[in-house]
Amino acid sequence: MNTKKVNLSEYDPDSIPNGETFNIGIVAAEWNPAITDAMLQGAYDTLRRYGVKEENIPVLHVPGSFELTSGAQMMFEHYDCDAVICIGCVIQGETRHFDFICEAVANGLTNLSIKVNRPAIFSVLTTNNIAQAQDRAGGKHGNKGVEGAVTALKMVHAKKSMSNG
Ligand code: DLZ
Repeated sequence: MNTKKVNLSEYDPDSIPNGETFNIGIVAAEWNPAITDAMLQGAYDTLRRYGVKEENIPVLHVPGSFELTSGAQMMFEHYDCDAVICIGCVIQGETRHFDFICEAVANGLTNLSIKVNRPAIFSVLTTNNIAQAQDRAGGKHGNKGVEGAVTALKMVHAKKSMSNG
């Protein structure tokens, strides 16, 4: 996984668990759609590459990143997901909206994960401008959607290993 901030999609393919039996949802925000669509595609393709069945990858779109937490809660409740990857892109503007949204979604997903005892993955870009977001949505710094999928696979595997152990 990414520890040196070189490329969000750099990982050892042999270290990724097979997701054949996993049910992993994706919630994607509609703000900055060129960015979030690329991240959604990256996440979806990565889940498929590691064996997650098409029918076990429910996808939900929500209006903005602020709604990712309630969208993820719906996914856990409705689809009984093992994990939900939450995709958004918040770009710094002239007002304090950025701070409120970023803090709300980070805290919201943390609290939700604890409440449902399943991971809600924070695949949210928080950037100063669109160029930085493009770099991290399939550009020179990789794709944070791919990173989210790898994280989800590892976390679901970790939980299932403990349950069976
Ligand atoms: C309002 C708003 C603003 C200013 N910026 C973004 C953004 O950069 N990225 C994003 O995903 N959403 C943004 N939103 C919308 C909020 O997330 C939310 O949808 C609205 O405040 C309605 O609750």
